[in-house]
Amino acid sequence: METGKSMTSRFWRLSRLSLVLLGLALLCFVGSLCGNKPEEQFLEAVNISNNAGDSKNPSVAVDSRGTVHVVWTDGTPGIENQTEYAAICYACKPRGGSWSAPAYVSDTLHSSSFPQLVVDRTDRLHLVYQTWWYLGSHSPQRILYSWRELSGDWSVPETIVGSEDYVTPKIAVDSTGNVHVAWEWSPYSKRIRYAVRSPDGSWSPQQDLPAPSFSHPAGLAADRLGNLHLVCEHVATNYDSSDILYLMRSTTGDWSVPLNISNTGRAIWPAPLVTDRAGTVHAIWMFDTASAYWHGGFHRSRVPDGQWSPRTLVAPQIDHLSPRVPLLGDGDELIVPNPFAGRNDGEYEIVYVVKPAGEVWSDTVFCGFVKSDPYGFGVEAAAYDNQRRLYLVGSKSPSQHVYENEIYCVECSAERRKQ
Ligand SMILES: [Ca+2]
Repeated sequence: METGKSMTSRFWRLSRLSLVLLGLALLCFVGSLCGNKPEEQFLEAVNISNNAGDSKNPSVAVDSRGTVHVVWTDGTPGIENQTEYAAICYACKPRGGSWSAPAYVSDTLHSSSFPQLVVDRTDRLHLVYQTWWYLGSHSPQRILYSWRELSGDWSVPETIVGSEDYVTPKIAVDSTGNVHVAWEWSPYSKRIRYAVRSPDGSWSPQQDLPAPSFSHPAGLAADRLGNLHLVCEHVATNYDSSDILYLMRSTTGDWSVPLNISNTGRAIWPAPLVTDRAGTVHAIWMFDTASAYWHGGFHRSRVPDGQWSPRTLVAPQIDHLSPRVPLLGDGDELIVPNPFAGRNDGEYEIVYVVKPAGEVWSDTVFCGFVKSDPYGFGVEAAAYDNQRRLYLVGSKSPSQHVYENEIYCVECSAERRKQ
């Protein structure tokens, strides 16, 4: 028979056990409310260049099979004592696989830079970049174009002669296989030139576009109707103002007069253009307000009949948004990914905002955290596959005291939602 003292002792032992069990249950409950454990929300920034020289200017495309293709300017062509030389590197990653080792797709004798890569509806890759041939006092930049079937080799590059200054070519492919290229012309007046390559391989004559001097082409996109759209940044000759200009090339080959779609004198950094299945064109740019520390993104869209939407802030609830790489989702929604600095230890939060067709911008959608290594992470190029996965590519130094950049890719699902 238990004494009163032992019964009291047993009662307290049972109570303590109950409290422990209750505590554990509470922890599980709170854990389930929080969703994934914090460590599961970390996204890996994969270093896909991983070599000694400076790796920068990435461009990314994803094909219908989910293979991700990245090109960039790489400062390690193996030419000793010629550090100013660069070459174009390429790496790819099949769906569910790992990244290939970087391979040179330009020659390493001439300095090549500013690659742009697109994939067409038949999964053919199209690559354009600039190459500098030293010819003494007259040394023009050349624009090199080559293409590749998924299972084949790159074609022998075809050449367009540019001017002496940087030409930074932009490329777009339309649904019938025409390859459109626009680039800067002349180191002094910054006119824009254009040529188109027919599917039979013939190039049109070069054409000066009606954009004014000091216009820098930023985005070129074809729509399903066969029209071509160009956006450029125009800087006034006194550098006091900057605006975003838009031009369209109709199916008959005629270019429209430039339309100033920002019209504030303070618009900068237009993002690549996005066209949706209905033929709507989305333009996004950055706007420098009176504060030197705050940049907002602005959006306008143009429907096929030529009407432009009013200008709206991209995700007005977000400070410090840098909408550099808009993407089109599978429901014609516009997706704008963005990294945010600032959790603990410099970790970066990868988020995106969505603008469904005809609707307003969504709240921020959370993808995960990138740890502080690499030192910071900026999205310079992005792609979106047919399984709702985002591929965000940027160049960053691997640590705070290293000055050569590497190319990083962060991959995340667009299905995740902030808890
Ligand atoms: Ca490198």
